[in-house]
Amino acid sequence: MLGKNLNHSGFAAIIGPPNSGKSTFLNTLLKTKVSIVTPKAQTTRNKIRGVYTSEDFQIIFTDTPGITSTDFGKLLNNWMNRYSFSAVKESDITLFFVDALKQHPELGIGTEEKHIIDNLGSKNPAILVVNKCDAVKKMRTEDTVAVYNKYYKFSDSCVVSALNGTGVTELLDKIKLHIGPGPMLFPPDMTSDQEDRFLVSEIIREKLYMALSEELPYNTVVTIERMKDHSSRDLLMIDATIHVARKSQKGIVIGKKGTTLGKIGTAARKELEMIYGCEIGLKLFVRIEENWYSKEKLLQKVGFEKDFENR
Ligand SMILES: Nc1nc2c(ncn2[C@@H]2O[C@H](COP(=O)(O)OP(=O)(O)OP(=O)(O)O)[C@@H](O)[C@H]2O)c(=O)[nH]1
Ligand SMILES: [Mg+2]
Repeated sequence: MLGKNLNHSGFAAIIGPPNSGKSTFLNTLLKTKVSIVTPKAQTTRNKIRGVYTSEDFQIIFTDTPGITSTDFGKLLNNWMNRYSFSAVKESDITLFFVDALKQHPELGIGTEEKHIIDNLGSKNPAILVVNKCDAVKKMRTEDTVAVYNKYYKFSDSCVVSALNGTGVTELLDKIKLHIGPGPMLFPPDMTSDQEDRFLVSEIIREKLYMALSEELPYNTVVTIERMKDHSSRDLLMIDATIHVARKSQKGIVIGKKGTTLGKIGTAARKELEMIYGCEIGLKLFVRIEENWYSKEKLLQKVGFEKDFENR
């Protein structure tokens, strides 16, 4: 029952550099896909909420865009960094993710990681999470924990593999120690507060990232024009637009004889059919929206909200 007094409830921000496995962790913990994952850095672009509920706990996680100190000169990247830091301020606890594969403890902490820690701006507890332990030797994760603990006063630390689930229960137990008393804020069967349209646009963007090489995915954004049930069949009709930043990019997204766009559409449709359990009729359009990622009005038009006024 909503509002029922649980023992504990609270908010946890998941932050860290790009590609450290933040979204993978949230999906593994919730046993469902709430946040898209790709091997490319800077996949997550918004604050994505995922809700974990057990007998006496509810923790509302916020997955965030990977923070980087690089100035890409795009307003979108600036907004992404600000989303991430604002999530820290809005939460009771921070999970600071580092990628074990990228750590060289003998050289100290990484540049990007140092940038994030130095700008945390919160006195709330932070747990160091060394992820991808499945891919490195145990000694490297232990040395990484030691190096980070020397640099910052973390409340706790945990070594995990978001991919295979190692250490995830232990991390959850450690988070619980820092979550205070509070009521249930979301129904127990709810894992996300995302709207359908957002989830669908993200699934399409994930397939775009997988199909396009190098920089091109970063120049695209997806909006949903229509989502409508067919009047007589078990069919969900979706029209989506892929916005590109320049004329030359349109042809690349479409590909020779439409092959690339076809591949993206098929992959997205298959996954959406699994999610919705019905046939999906997906139509994809490609549209040029010059430098959409550097213009505030266009960012808002394609679905980004300026919700970090507190920073
Ligand atoms: N070997 C290994 N790979 C992992 C693990 N967790 C994530 N990955 C991989 O790392 C890549 C990035 O994962 P994401 O979950 O998208 O990382 P992220 O931190 O959300 O990245 P951004 O959204 O770009 O900030 C993907 O290819 C994942 O499969 C892990 O525990 N072990
Ligand atoms: Mg992510």
